[in-house]
Amino acid sequence: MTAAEVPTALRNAPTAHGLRGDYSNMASDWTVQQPLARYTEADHALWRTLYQRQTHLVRDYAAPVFIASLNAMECAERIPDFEALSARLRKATGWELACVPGLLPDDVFYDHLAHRRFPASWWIRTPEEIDYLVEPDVFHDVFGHVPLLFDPVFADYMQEYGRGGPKAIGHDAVPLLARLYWYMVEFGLIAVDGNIKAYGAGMLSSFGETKYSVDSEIPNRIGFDLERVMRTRYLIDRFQSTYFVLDSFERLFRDSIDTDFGPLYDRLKPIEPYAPTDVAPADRVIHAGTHEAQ
Ligand code: HBI
Ligand code: FE
Repeated sequence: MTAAEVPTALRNAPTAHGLRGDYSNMASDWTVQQPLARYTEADHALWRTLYQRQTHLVRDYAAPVFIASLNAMECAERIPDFEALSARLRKATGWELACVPGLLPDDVFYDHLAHRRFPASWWIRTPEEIDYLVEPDVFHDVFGHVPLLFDPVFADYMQEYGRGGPKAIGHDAVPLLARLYWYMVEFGLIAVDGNIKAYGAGMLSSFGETKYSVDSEIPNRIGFDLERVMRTRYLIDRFQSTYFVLDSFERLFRDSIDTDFGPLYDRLKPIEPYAPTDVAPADRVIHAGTHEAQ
């Protein structure tokens, strides 16, 4: 992958980061066969450790749909076979996993989403990276992202997100669309019966950020507003300073369908973005963060 192809999310990464996956034997759509035989017992043991740690947290902090879908995936014991998991997922929402070596160029990533294929890295992190790694591994992608693809409305949203990729590329506005993914797919919160719950893959696959995102005093929690999210910068190497809270997945889907993104990109691009810690005058502030050093 050339430097220009490094995905947006990594372009401003703090480290001069070469990608770690094996991109040497991909199909034309950047997919590879899942090398099931390459997983060692240590890999499966690491998966179990990650799974057990997170499910202990997820029980109290995750949206019910995440918990129910994760249970239905029955993947607690070993790194799942993507084909078998895709067979279940297809029955639920028509989505499937696309096995990939790691981060993909934005246009390739969007195209898979637009066709209800979720790109999932097949390799697992090292034990030293148990609490944090820069690129998505199989635990982040499968444990973090796949459960919500069982929810029909969120599944529809994810396809719409992918379909919107080419227009963002055409308007040279991928960083704005990437913010929507970052805040609402990776780090989204949702109000469930008056309680705030986490549903984002980034926090639910992170030992430290699951609890922090829901009940720490430090970050802001602000009612979701599409334009506000697209105007808010993010940093990829630390917990979020602001989380946006949905009332429903329908709101995220509807706003995406009802928005003409072309004019929105043109209007937002020249405007100074909000810093991750900012609270804006029009914000529906659920919690104003203390932003004390972590
Ligand atoms: N590739 N495999 C993979 N997974 C991602 O989450 C991903 C990606 N490429 C680009 C990307 N995310 C972000 O830049 C999106 O906002 C496009
Ligand atoms: Fe992710």
